[in-house]
Order: sequence, then structure tokens, then C-alpha cells
Amino acid sequence: MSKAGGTRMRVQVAIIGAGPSGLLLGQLLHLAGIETIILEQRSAQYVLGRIRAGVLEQGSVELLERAGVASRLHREGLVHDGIELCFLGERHRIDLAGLTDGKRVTVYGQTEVTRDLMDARAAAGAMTVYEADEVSVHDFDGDAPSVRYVRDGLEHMVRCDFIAGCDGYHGVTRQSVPAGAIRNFERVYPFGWLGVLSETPPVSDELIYVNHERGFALCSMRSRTRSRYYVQCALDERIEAWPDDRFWDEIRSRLDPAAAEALVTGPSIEKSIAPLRSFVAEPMRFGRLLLAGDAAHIVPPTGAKGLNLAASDVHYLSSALIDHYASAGSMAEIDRYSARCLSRIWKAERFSWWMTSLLHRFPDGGDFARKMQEAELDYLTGSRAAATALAENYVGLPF
Ligand code: RFL
Ligand code: PHB
Repeated sequence: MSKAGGTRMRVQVAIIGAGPSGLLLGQLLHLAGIETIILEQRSAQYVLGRIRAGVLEQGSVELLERAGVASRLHREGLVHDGIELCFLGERHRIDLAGLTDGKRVTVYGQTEVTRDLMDARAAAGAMTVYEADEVSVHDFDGDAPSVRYVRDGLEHMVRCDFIAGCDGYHGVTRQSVPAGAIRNFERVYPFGWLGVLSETPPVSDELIYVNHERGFALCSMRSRTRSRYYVQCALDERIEAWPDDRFWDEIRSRLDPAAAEALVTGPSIEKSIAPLRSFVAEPMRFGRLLLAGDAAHIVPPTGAKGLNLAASDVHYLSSALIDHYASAGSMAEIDRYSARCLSRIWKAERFSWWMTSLLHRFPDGGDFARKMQEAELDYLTGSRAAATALAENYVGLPF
């Protein structure tokens, strides 16, 4: 079938993917006067319909402020000073702010971050192509990379200086790198999370992370009237097997008596199962192709780090690209990009793996593993030094 007749254009940076990484990068580059196009395979509505992260580190909030998209976040986001850990039927508070010289996290949904960034991009008049099919990346090992895509049956071509791969774990950019040039590190966990969103007030003012003999549970929220709950489930679990009543009974059974009593239930407005995975691709730069966010790494959600890592990658990537254009094409900061990101990424990988190991039931774990978890939780909630290590990772290590 002929796809001739499409457009040809040139931009400085072609961004693949309109998730939080791609949109935030586009906004920071726009503010620096750098021209971008974003190519996204899905529709804007589809992207906004994906319910994902809810917790922003202070560094991510500051980056969104710098990007000029934080006013609604400051109006509607919930600032949290602590989290609770629940084990052996009792809750114990980790005073995040008290243990980290006043650092806090903000509860504000990824959907809302994405919407704010989409609105800012539309107001800036910057170009986003939604429903771009068959996106492919070319010649990034030389000085003149290009991107092709199909829209409405026509093939379009974009020439550029750099390609930013912000297309998530299943995207095309990482998969376009020659196998010999990339190394992947991976751990797949033998369970998933079943998540429910409901128009009900949260069970508590702060997030509750639960270690229970029936498996992990998490009580989170999106606002004072909207809750997000998760329970650990088997990998082969089917969503149809979980009508709302079964979900509410299951999470209630994993909570301490006071929380179980206080839990307000209602119809789910979203329900999904997510597998848990740790993954890092090294390096994150291949000539003029630079990866950011989930395209380069995945963390299990237990540490609330995925979106925040995407933000820190974008911080480093935007600075490197801005430096390139401000210093007559210098590649010095581009050369440093991958190593700068990976040092922070591996620490977040470690924290997310550790939180996951601490709080979940592993199918082959046995009684000894459970006793080790209980001893560690007891130590964490009884030792200021141990609690500080958790707190400083949870609020986010410095950029
Ligand atoms: P995204 O959000 O996956 O966006 C990638 C975009 O690229 C598009 N795309 C393509 N476009 C063009 N051509 C192609 N060939 C393409 N292939 C893909 C996709 O359609 C998509 O729009 O990656 P990004 O921008 O790097 O953002 C990463 C975050 O989405 C992710 O890390 C977080 O959601 C992870 N996460 C959490 N992170 C946190 O920091 N705190 C949390 O509390 C938290 N909770 C979570 C989470 C992720 C979850 N799931 C479902 C994976 C909870 C869950 C349940
Ligand atoms: C969420 O609200 O979706 C959420 C919060 C904290 C996590 C993971 C997910 O650790």
C-alpha cells in the first residue's frame, strides 16, 4: 500500500511518547526556546485514562514548578508529612518530615500531572501528534537522525538533532538499539497488584502500607473524596474474578481493626491488575537517541518511585539539551547524561526492591522469610536510624 504524500519537517528534538516524561521534557525545552514535536501512538483521552502513580517527591514538585505547571498541583495536591506501616495488625507511623529536615511528598495523580502538561503544551502552540502509527527511529548513530510515522494512512518524516525516547517500557525506541549496544537487568516478581479507584473518602489521612499474611495491601488516595487501594494478587488473577464486594472484603481483611472499621466502600470507577517488575537498561544514550523514564527503567510501585524517576531523568536530559544549544553544540553534558541518571536510578531500584521484599508475601518464602520481615519492620519502627533510611529514600534522594 502506498503511503506517499506525507509531510516532511525539521525540529530540534523529536520526542516519542506523550506520557509524563515526554510532556515534561517538551515543556522544559519549550521554555528554553527549543523546538520539539511529540509523537504519541495513543489518543490524548487514552493517555489520560491510564490510572497510575499518585505520590510526588518534593524534587518532582519543584521541577513541575520550574515547568510552570504547578498552580493546580498546589491548590489541589495533598501534602503528606508521613506514612504508616501496618504489620501484625498494628499501624506504626514513619514521620517523613521529622526524619528528613522537613521534606514532604505530595499526593497528586499522574493523570492530573499529565492533564496540566497537555494543557500547557496546547497553550504554547507546540506540536503533538496523537495516534501516530508505526513510529520508527533512524540514523541516530550519525549527525542527522530522523523519525517516521504514519498518520491517516500517510507516512510523515521528521528530521531532527536529537530523538528523546520517552515511550515507556513497551515503546519502540529502546527496541531500536542494536542488541550488542545495550545491557538489560531485570527481576520479575511472582505476584501483581490489583488496584481499585473509588469515589469514597480515604480510610486514613496518610498512606498505609500493609504487610499481612494474606499479602501486601496499600491504602492510597487521589483527593479527600477519592481513594486508591491495592492488594497483592497472583500473576494469573483475572479481573472478572474480582467484583467490588470481593475486593473490599479482601482489603478489609488485611487492615488493622480500626482501619477495617473505618473503611468506606463504594462502586469502583477503575479496576486493573499490574505485574511487578524491576528493570534497567544501560546505557541510556545511543548517539543522538536518549532514553528517559519507563523506556529505560521500571521499578515495582511499592516505593512510589516510577514517575519520580521519570521526572529526574527529564531534569538531567533537559539540562543537557539546553546546554548543547546554549554552548555552540557542545556534547559535554549529553555525554554525561546516562551516567548521571543511572547513579540515581540504581538507588531508587534498590529502595523499590527492598520495600517490595519487605512488604509482600513471596510464594516460596516460608515462615523464616516472614519472621525476617517482621523483625525488620519492628527494627524500622523502633530505630530512628532505620526509619531515617526509609524516610530519606521515600521523600526522594537529591537530584
Ligand atoms: P509512560 O507513562 O508509559 O508513557 C509512555 C508513552 O509512550 C507511548 N508510546 C508510544 N508512542 C509512540 N510510538 C510508540 N511506539 C509508543 N510506545 C509507547 C505510550 O502510549 C505512552 O503514552 O512512561 P513515562 O512517561 O516514562 O512515565 C512513567 C510513569 O508512567 C511510571 O513510571 C509510573 O506510572 C509508575 N508508577 C508510580 N510511579 C510513582 O512515582 N509513584 C507511584 O505512586 C506510582 N504508582 C505506577 C504506580 C505505575 C503503575 N502501573 C500500572 C504500571 C502504580 C501503578 C499501578
Ligand atoms: C498510588 O496512589 O497509586 C500509589 C501510591 C503509593 C505507591 C504506589 C501507588 O507506593
